[in-house]
Parts: sequence; C-alpha cells; structure tokens
Amino acid sequence: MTDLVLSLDVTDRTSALSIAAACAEEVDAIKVGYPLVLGTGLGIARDLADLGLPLIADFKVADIPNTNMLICDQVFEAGFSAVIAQAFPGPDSIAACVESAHAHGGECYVVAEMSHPGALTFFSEGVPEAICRLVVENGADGIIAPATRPARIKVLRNLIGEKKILSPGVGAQGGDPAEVAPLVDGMIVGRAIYGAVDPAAAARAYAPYRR
Ligand code: O7M
Repeated sequence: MTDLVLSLDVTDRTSALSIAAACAEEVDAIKVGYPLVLGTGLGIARDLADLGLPLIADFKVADIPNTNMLICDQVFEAGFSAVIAQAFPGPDSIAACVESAHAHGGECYVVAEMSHPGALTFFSEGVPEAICRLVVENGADGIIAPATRPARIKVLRNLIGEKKILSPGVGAQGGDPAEVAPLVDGMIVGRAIYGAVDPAAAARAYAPYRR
C-alpha cells in the first residue's frame, strides 16, 4: 500500500551502517537528517548509497533562494536522491530547491504540516493548505504530512492531486500504520525500527502495509 522509509536518526557511523544493512530488504528508502550527518559527516550518504536504496536528505532547507540552491546542490552531489524543504521562506525559496533537485534528476518534498503536538501553533488556519498550493505552483514532487493526524492527510491529499505524500509519526509518535498506509506514498518510521532490539524484525512488522 505504501513505501516504508527508514528514518535513520542515529548519530554514529557503525550503528547507522549496521542498522541500514540489516533493514535494507525491509525498507524502500532511507531518510537521513541532521543527527546522522552532524554525527558522521556528509560522506555517510556515499556509504549508505552502496545499499542501492533511495536516500532522502531531511535538512528541512529554509533559507533565501541562493542559499537553498547551494545547500541542495551539495545534497545531490553527495548522493541523495531527494531533499526536504520548509515552505515558510516562500515560493522563490521552494523554487530554488525544486530547480536544484530536478537539475540533478532528484525530487523535492515540502513540509506542509508537522506531526508533533506543538506543530498546531503555526501549521494551522489554512497554512498547510496554502503550502500545498505553493507545492503545486512550484512543481515540487510532494509534501510531508502528519501520520498523527490522518484526517489532515486526507484534506491535504485533495489539494495536491497526484503528488506524493511522505508521512512521519507512525510508531513512536503514535500514528497507526493501518490507518495511514492507504493514505500516503511513504510512511516514515524512525525509533520504532532503529531503536528496536532487532531493527530488521521491527521493519518487517510493517510488511503488511508495503506495496
Ligand atoms: O519515528 P520517529 O518519531 O522516531 O521519527 C520521525 C522522523 O520524522 C524524525 O526524523 C523526525 O524529525 C521526522 N519528522 C517528524 O517526526 N515529524 C514531522 O512533522 C516531520 C518530520 C520530517 O521528516 O520532516 C521532513
């Protein structure tokens, strides 16, 4: 029903590579963010690329267009196949990420609404809906939407049509995979997999929801 994206939020190289290798058959992509890159360096992307899975750079890029372009170019030259950006800097900043992504044959996802309780302070009152319109207008490939609020995923789906939805919040944050999987293109799962005694078995538990 959906892809399973492993959120590899560990901070040391040995753990990252052993968890990723153990789970490689059970997941469809790996998301790498600040914890792992700050802990090990950007070169971790080349090491992980050997597994042959798409690598998503979760740097929530949020700067002026020129800086966004410089960041995204580095991301794709490091071996990532997708980048995640924040929308609040505006359409020209998103457009820069999309331009870099597409110039490298990659994808750009934009955070439309976040999964944690405090997200509702600013991701409310039509803001996620406006972000979805920006995503469509600027040719981004998809959005990040909260697995903790499936009803919101349905609302945002109606605004983005065929574009993809990647959804964090299943597992440690309480999102229910049975409810979320039919609504999204990728479920992002971190602690429930990498924090398990047997990460491969934990990842395999999501097999009924994978397409
Ligand atoms: O399964 P978890 O809770 O251990 O990890 C979830 C991952 O998804 C973790 O890397 C978070 O930073 C990320 N995430 C959210 O949890 N909520 C959001 O709203 C957005 C993200 C995310 O990936 O944004 C791109």
